[in-house]
Amino acid sequence: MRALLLLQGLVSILGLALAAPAAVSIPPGPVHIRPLVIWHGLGDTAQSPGILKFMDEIKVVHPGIFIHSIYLNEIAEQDRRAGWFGELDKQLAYVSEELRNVPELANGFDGIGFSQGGQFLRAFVEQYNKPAMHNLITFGAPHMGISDIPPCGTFDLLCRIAKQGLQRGVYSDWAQSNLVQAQYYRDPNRFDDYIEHNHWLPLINNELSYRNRTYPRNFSSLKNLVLILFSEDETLIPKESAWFGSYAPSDSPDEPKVLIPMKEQPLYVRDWIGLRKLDEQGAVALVTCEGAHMQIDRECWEPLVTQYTGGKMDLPSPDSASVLLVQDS
Ligand SMILES: *[C@@H]1O[C@H](CO)[C@@H](O)[C@H](O)[C@H]1NC(C)=O
Ligand SMILES: CC(=O)N[C@H]1CO[C@H](CO)[C@@H](O)[C@@H]1O
Repeated sequence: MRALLLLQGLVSILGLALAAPAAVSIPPGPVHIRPLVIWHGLGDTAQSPGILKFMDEIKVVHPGIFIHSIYLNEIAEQDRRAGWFGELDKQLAYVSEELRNVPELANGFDGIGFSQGGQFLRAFVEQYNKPAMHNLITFGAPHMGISDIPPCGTFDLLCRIAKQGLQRGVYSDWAQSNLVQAQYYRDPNRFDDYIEHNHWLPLINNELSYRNRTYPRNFSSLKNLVLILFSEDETLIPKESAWFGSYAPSDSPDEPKVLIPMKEQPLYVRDWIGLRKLDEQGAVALVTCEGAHMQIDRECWEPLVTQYTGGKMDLPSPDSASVLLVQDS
């Protein structure tokens, strides 16, 4: 035991030495540093210039870190399309298989989800969590869904097709099986329809009368949950969805909307997904970043990436720890 403590001390000193321009050279290390998984946002792809740049910047903060960027299709255009079209249950099953097959992730990882990638990573934790996630950071993720559809760019054809489909009937069986945004569309003026016909979000948020007990168990096994809200977000409606806020159900669309903050949500109060448990353990951080949706400035991401990713890995067993010690000394 004493030897193990000593060993942990040594490893952490060596870990520190990695960050500073030190005299000792240490093998860089997937072995030492917890890997990271990123799920990109809507309209983006796994290997887009923006995602690759972000990955490079994280590697500057945490030299030697292994990063996997989630894709739903290895062909970029198909990957982008999958952000708009598809069935979320199937996409999640695909991704869980993908993550299981990355050997570097076998001992666990941290997750960063951008926009809708954020609540998809949360769903992964609730439903699969194999390999297990340690810390989860979500940037502007609609955890309580969206209650309106943001405007599309003039030339964004995929967006316009999806939007037409949504306007035709967001809770139709077709939309619920084919349009990604429909599956987390939470209309406060049609709350019964949402509960009855939405295929995905009511389950993930355990809002139905049958509640899956695996979800809170898995979700509350996270070490840290970091929820980032963008101060000027106009894409996410309401922007507080990033902090598990939502508009109160209402029969009349003309009434002023009332926002229910996280701690007043039934989901939180009755702890349907383990969020309250996490919060009471001090594991939930509500963070605001200045700017529009997904305007991720360095002042916003760098402290979070520094604090919540790239941590020292829990070593699988004392045996492999002693191997490490021999290598390092
Ligand atoms: C509850 O969730 C787990 C994990 O996703 C799943 O395996 C199980 O089938 C679910 N239970 C029911 C009754 O749907
Ligand atoms: C960490 C954790 O609790 N993981 C569990 C998540 O749920 C699955 C069942 O779907 C378990 O097998 C995991 O052990």
